[in-house]
Amino acid sequence: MAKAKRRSGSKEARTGGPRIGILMGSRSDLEVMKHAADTLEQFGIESEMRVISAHRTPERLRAFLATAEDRGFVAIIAGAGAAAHLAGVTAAGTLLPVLGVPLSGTSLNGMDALLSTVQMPAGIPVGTLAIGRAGAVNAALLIVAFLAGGDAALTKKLAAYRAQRAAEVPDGPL
Ligand code: AIR
Repeated sequence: MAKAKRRSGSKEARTGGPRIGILMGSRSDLEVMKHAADTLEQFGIESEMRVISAHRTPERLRAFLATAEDRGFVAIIAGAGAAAHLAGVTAAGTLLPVLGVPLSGTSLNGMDALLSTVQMPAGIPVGTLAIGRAGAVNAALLIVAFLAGGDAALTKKLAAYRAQRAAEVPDGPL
């Protein structure tokens, strides 16, 4: 499958194609959130990862969102733990679709982040995925599915990805 560009900064020029922003509340979230970038990369979809906290760096979030559409972003994945308001505040600041990934790490094992992310009031949606790695991977796959509509090549890649996952499940008596 095609290799996609993955960016860690915000100053590089765009090379074309849809681009996904992957925001995380802390550098400590990278280990999990990089699975979203890895998954997008498998489909040749470019992403840019940024550490942006709704609480600690709200100005950075505002600045990122101010130019996101002009820079070619078509969706944003936001992962955060604890009182995880990143996805909600991101959704409030852009018309781009936002997928939220709750992360564990506190004594509440991600339940705090799950509820903070999923319980959005009507009108400002966040599509919330599972806690942790599964959520990061599935956020990327959901975006692939949306982008695959009308894109035969991407649909084929998605089908191949599913078939590969199925082939990895051991069959027969244990
Ligand atoms: N966080 C950072 N700013 C606001 C929130 N909710 C989250 C991060 C991370 C957790 O707090 O997303 O999951 C702990 O961050 P740290 O930097 O203390 O490791």
